[in-house]
Amino acid sequence: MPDTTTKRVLLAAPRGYCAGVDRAVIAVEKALELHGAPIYVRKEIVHNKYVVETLSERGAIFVDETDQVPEGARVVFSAHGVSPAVRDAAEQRNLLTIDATCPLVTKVHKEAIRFARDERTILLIGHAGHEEVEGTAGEAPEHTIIVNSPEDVDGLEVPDPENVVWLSQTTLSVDETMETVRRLRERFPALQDPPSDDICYATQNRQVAVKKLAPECDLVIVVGSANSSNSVRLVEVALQSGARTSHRIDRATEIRDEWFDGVATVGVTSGASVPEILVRDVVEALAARGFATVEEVRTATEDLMFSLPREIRADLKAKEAERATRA
Ligand code: 0CN
Ligand code: SF4
Repeated sequence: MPDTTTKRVLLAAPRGYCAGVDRAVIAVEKALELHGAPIYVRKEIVHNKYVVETLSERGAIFVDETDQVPEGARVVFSAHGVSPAVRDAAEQRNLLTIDATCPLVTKVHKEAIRFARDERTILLIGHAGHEEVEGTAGEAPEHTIIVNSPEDVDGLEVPDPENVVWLSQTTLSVDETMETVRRLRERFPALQDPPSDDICYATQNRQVAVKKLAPECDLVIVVGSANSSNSVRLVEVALQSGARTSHRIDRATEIRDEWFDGVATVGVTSGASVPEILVRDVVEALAARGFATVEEVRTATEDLMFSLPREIRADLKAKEAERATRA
């Protein structure tokens, strides 16, 4: 039986916002500041309910497709990236676009373009229907086959098994992806690897941290939205790494009393699209249930930052110049 007299929280680090999410959210905020509301955003800027609600309150309008944006208006492309077809559709409507695609997603797009140019078949490991996968596959639809899971591998047919390369979505489980690659290589021994990791540093770091604390936890709470791939993966990784139970929640109010029967140690982490305030609320809610001791479990330090999208930088510069001439 766990010792429930010493209730404690293990707080994973790194957790929460990554550099790409930070940049995308600031891009929408700056666009609102510079140009006023409304600013249209194609799809959720990042997959987090709270972020989307907060930006909506400030004048962002989230749409599913660019044909819902009025002709000539300003639209931000989300952190998950877009296919060339979406860029073309926006151009057709004379939209002013701001591209908040994470540079680490753009890197995968460039790999896809290059491999398609060399006439290779790209086995894109990722979840069909996820915006990032739609965007990356859309760079080379004729050359891309989506591989959803290790179980998908047996049924794959490729035009030339000697000329295949794999790429992946940035926010997958590292272990499951390696298993998919292992099976792919079994079927296609000539399979080529991507030039560098596609699963991004933030996804990897958050999984390493949760792996470290999970074996000590009776319960791991992951803060993140249901459509956030990297957040959902953290629940799976926690369970695979020894947590007795794990739940994903959007906010502290979703915590349920029945989760705490016989629980002494609670792990807490959050996905790459989750603002820290939501984690703070969870830690407070746990303190109110007697889990007052908080220990941080840190496995890496992150200091990566991306410059803002070039359209925003240009607008900020123009504003600055305007101010200087008026002064
Ligand atoms: O939660 P996110 O917005 O997206 P996924 O984990 O669903 O891909 O996190 C930011 C990731 C990106 C791109
Ligand atoms: Fe970029 Fe990774 Fe963050 Fe996605 S999770 S926005 S790929 S840094």
